Amino acid sequence: MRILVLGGDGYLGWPVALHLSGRGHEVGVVDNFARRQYDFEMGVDSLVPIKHLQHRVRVWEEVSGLRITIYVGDLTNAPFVHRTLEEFAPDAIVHFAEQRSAPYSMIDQQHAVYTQVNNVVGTLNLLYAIADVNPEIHLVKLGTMGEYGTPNIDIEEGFIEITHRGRTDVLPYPKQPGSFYHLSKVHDSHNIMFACRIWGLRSTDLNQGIVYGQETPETVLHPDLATRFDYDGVFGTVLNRFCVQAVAGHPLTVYGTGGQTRGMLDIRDTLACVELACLHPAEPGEYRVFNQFTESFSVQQLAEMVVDAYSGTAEIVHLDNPRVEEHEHYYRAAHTKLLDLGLVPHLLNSRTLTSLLSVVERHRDRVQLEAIEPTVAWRSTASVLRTSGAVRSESWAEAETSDA
Ligand code: NAD
Ligand code: USQ
Repeated sequence: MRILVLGGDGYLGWPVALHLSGRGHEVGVVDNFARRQYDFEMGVDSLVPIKHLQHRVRVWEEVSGLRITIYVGDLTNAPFVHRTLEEFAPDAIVHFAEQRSAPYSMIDQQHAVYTQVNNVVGTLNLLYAIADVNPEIHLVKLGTMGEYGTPNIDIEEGFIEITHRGRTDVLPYPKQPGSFYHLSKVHDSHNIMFACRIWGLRSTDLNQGIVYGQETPETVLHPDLATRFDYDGVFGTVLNRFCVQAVAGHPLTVYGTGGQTRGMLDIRDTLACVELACLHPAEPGEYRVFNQFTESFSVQQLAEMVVDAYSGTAEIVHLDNPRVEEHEHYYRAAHTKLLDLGLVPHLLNSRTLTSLLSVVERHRDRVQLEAIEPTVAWRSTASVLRTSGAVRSESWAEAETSDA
């Protein structure tokens, strides 16, 4: 298949592009390097050094003999999106290209507006371009399990049958997202479902859980093929952060009681799920949702697993939760559709954790301890970032003054 990977310079987009290329698909990648810019903005860096996209693509060609086409541009630029689809003529588009950090979206008004404009407008431009260029293109869109929130009933895969006053219908599952970022994914889902209905587009919304891990069969072929690995208080996700904290001798930062439960998956399963979705496209006019995670754990459980797997001494600290979220709640979410398509999950165990910890050990001298603390508070309309070397922009300074 011809598959265009949007966000192909990111943590997941890059290894997915390599995987699809290695599996014999014609791959193109699109990115505007916004993710690298957030690092500059906050004075942090990926724990594992990453090369420029152009260099990584050259090394992949040397290692595998396979070509990947690069399109540098921004999805919020409608003519660029249109042109890219016409030129690459994909059968499927895998859309990772969004601002994906909940804390980043909650820094202040500027970052909330940026997140929603970037994500919602980018996806809307894409929907128009698909409808105009070729409505047969299958859109595989990365959503998030966080769209559902933590309701006190079982979570279904996208839709729920409801009987109300004697009448029954299958309706979109209620959404209770926990940040302006997660809300942007809900807005995307609505727009995509509507576009499928009115223009007959075909789309799969992959409501993915939290991904952990850094190495994939393709990225380990050469050090310059590595994907990024974030651990800072804004972009680091929980299990990746806990591994870095253990190795750096920093207490593992459990927010609140740690009873928050989330769906998780190994980065290698992200690759498999995306390929399965591409190989089994939605029907014309169909909008479907797959819950893309393999296991669920509470944050406290994750911290304890890391403490057990780490060969040195690691301790857990309970911080006041900077977020607004339930700590003790019911959580049971369906996730059978990808298994039905043939997914064979890599489950979290001490071997996986040991190998993740060894990636961190190799780069421990790059850990910036001051970047670990959470600095974004949900209850404040203007958080003050304290990461090293961060230069606050005019609007942050203004927001701070008005908050004071
Ligand atoms: P990432 O930030 O590392 O990668 C996203 C890439 O998209 C970046 O390279 C960025 O530069 C690019 N991008 C952003 N806006 C763009 C725009 N307007 N035009 C062109 N390129 C743009 O994020 P990731 O961790 O790889 O996540 C990828 C996707 O998967 C996101 O949509 C995210 O919401 C979703 N997701 C991630 C996780 C996770 O644990 N990492 C879990 C669930 C869902
Ligand atoms: N948490 C801690 N300590 C930490 C970091 C996080 O206790 O040091 C807690 C958070 O409070 C939260 C949970 O761990 O309850 C998960 O936080 P996270 O930062 O790992 O994940 P989240 O903000 O939900 O976002 C990540 C990705 C996002 C994706 C989402 C999937 O950044 O792109 O959409 O995971 S999901 O959680 O299913 O919505």
